Amino acid sequence: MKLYLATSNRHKIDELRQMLADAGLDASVETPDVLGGMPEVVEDAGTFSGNALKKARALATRIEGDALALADDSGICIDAFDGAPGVYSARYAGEEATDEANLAKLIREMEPIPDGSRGGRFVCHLAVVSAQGEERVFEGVIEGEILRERRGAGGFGYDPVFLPLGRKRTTAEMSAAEKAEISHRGKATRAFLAWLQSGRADAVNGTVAPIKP
Ligand code: ITT
Repeated sequence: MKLYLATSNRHKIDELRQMLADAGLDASVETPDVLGGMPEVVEDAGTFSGNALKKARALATRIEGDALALADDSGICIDAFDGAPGVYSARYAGEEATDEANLAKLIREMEPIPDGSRGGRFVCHLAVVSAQGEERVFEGVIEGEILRERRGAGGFGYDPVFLPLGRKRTTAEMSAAEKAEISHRGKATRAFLAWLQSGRADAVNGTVAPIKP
């Protein structure tokens, strides 16, 4: 089976490929390049699932047979900022902001936030759309706290300052497999795999997020 991941983020592709290989699933993860590139999508839905569905639907118009188009919309939600930057995490430091600029801004903006009030979470909504128009969204969340200084060189984005609850290492200090075991993307991907391996049964015990296009 072919899975097409509607993203321009190389790290998301690497993480998904690794997780499918670890799960022993007989599926290949293709990039949008093999379908002529990622169609232009304006991520203006205002929700993770809405944006994820927009991206997956755009790519699904180019697939056929039993292939599936997947898209992940994810971000970091900070308690002290009422959940911001959330769906705007990729644009936190401006429209074309780099990971580095976004991370630097988060560290700066959180300077005045006292220890004990620095909680937050990574959220991932993974949308799956078939060539025939079947749609599902799977959700994953990981709770943690935001450090004042960067630690680790792995992962991407906000990983160097994200310390998962009850852990001693940031997600940037973890191996890819260790991060996937507990991460928002890992949880959403495992919910997707459970759905796929159960013959696409509807109920996967609360792991299917409500679809809000
Ligand atoms: P696509 O839309 O093309 O998939 P993107 O990187 O713009 O790529 P999003 O719109 O979903 O993806 O934005 C996700 C933001 O959240 C972005 O700033 C990431 O760096 C950050 N992020 C998501 N997952 C993360 C993770 O596992 N570790 C660190 N940061 C993460």
